[in-house]
Amino acid sequence: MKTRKSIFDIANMLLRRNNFYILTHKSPDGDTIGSAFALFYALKKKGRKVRVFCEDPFPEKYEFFINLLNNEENFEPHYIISVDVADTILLGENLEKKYERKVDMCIDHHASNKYFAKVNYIEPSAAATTEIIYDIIKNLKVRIDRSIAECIYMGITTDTGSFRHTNVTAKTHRIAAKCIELGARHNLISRKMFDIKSTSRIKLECVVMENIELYYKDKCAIAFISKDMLEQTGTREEETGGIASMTRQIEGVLVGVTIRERENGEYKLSLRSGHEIDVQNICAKFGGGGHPNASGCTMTGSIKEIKNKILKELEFLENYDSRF
Ligand SMILES: [Mn+2]
Repeated sequence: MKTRKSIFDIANMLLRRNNFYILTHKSPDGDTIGSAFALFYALKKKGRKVRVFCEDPFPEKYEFFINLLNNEENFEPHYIISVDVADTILLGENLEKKYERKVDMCIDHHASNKYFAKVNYIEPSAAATTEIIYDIIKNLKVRIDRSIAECIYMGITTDTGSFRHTNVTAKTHRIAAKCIELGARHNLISRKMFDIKSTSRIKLECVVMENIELYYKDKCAIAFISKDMLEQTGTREEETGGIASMTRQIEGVLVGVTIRERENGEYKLSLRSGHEIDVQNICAKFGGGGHPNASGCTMTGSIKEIKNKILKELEFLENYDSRF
């Protein structure tokens, strides 16, 4: 249903309910985790029963924000909320099977959102879903403590690449500032999210960089991450988050493509671009989506076929001059 509810309505709907399940997307990132746990802590403060569910294990670096001890209560859900999930397929196979048609409320900021829930609160102008969660929690009349503020701040910094992406607005900074006033340790969070990497991750980055290919007068970079590379460097799948942004660090590269090998001959593509080039449209052609400057899709076939398909969509780069 596309009728527009206000943030006040959304908060009030939550206040009338209990026994919540909050669902994140698979391969969880900072925004989906931060959104889920900020809301989890807030609803707990309201005396509600809440649990967070994710298809995949939470990467270690987010453990700081997650209180798993409080996440073990057994109860049947009366109200199911998804956060930062654009499409039920992104819940992952098991969660999708269980909850595909049962999500009561979807809170998200992806323009590509499929409006799959009974109530959908989609705000594409929000840089992160945690921005929306901040507004909801304020309307729940919950005092935002340090753990909530840190979850929100973490979601914002990760989804904005530390306030560097084009999705950042003045409101993003205002909410982040508010979180700092409420006790969020921004320097600690930034260090955990952006500076510290496991040795295996650093090794993986080296191998990936070594094998990067450049096309269209070096304006397009393609990186590969094979299962072999993960094994060789001892990197776990959940440690590979954010690696796609490496392609855009190369001077002159306007579009970066990261092709990651998955199970059963499937490949996950992550596209990154500067603000003038929309890669969401390109990914949509292959059934994917995301944001204009950061999108993804899944393809099957040989690596050569996949490369050719995506390169064909990026042919325009050959004669493209960036004004920026
Ligand atoms: Mn997000």
